Amino acid sequence: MKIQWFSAAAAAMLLLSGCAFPQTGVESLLAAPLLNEEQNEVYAALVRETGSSIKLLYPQRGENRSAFLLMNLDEEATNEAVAFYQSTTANVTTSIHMAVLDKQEDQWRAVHDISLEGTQVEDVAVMREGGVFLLAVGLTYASENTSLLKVYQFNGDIMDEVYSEDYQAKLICDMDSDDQDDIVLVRGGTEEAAPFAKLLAYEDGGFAEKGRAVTDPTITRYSSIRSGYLKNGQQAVYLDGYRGSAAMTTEILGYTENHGQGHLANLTYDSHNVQSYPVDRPLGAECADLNNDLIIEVPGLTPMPGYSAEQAGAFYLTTWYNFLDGQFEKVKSSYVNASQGYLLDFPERWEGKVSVRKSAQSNEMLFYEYQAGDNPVKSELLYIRMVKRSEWESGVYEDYEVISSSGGGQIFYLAKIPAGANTALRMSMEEVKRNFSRYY
Ligand SMILES: [Ca+2]
Ligand SMILES: [Ca+2]
Ligand SMILES: [Ca+2]
Repeated sequence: MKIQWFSAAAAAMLLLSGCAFPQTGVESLLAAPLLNEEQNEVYAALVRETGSSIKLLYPQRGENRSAFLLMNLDEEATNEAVAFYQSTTANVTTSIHMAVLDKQEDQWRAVHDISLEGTQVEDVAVMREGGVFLLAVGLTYASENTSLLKVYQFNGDIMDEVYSEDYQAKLICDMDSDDQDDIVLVRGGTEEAAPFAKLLAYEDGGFAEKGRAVTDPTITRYSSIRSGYLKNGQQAVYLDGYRGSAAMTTEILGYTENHGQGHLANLTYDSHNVQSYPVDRPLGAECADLNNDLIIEVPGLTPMPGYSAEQAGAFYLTTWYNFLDGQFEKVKSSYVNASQGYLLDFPERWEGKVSVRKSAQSNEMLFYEYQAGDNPVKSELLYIRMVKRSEWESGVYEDYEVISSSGGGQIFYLAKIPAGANTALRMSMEEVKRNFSRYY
């Protein structure tokens, strides 16, 4: 199961719709009239030309999640459309098809159609290699940990396969800053070989390896891979991975160039000197760039006072780190409310002293000075509550103040500082507003 912090939008949907779960599964989107006019034309053409009942497949991750990718893939100036679908006529599971449609004499026509391996389309990315556009398709297999990358070039008639390789994690980005997209692939280990990551760059119509680094063999699965920078400006790849089913960590790969020779290195894992890090953590947190400076913040989790890691439903303090020179340097600590989509940065005077629990009210958290014993709430310091706009407007929250909003102004975040809050720890409302941020 993929554990991910809910987006604020999903949280807002939850609150507004009253659904137990946000709608998942992209088929549900097609049921709604979400295709625009051009997409509808492409869809009609696809149905006409395949002559069968089809089910569109939507990429499950990445930037391109719509049913059709409309863009110019070749030297001819107008757009092509790329669609993924499965036939639904047979009673058996049919393979994934990728169709390319082109608009000819004002009519969309399927010009190319191939079947692909895998059971789902993970993602689709357009790679820019100078004047050449490539299509990178990630394919997953049901109940398998390994995925398959296929890279195609459309030559005007057919999709030429340019590259194909298995991966556990992949990233398409420009690692060597030459304005051409590269591929970082993480390969799982085998009985003969340790797992590794490699960098592939486009050269002479194909992909060539430009660097390779070992990866942590205790990682069983990767949950995210993203590019960013270290504090010294070095480009890096951040890998969030699971160690079995109860632990996560983040590996960082750095890229350097020496006399034109690229070099990929694992900055956090060395098989001869395995270290533990403050970002070795229980499940539930992934890297993020909290301040949009492209330097990625890596989370570590420690139980809030009064909770233990063995306890189900324990609340954690998230400490965010930047990595540099072999060290994770603390940036700040926050309480992260994933379901309600916000962060509250803890001032240093709160760390180790303040804990959090649900209040008796729905969607409300109480921050309190902790004491050991049967009654852990020594002093109530702060309430934060998420409400619908209409609830706020009804006037029942007069003793609260609005500190933020989301969902196009339909969701309000409210705060209340109890009169008896311990003055040594008390945050002012101004400080609360400053320390509160929406979590996307
Ligand atoms: Ca074209
Ligand atoms: Ca490049
Ligand atoms: Ca950052």
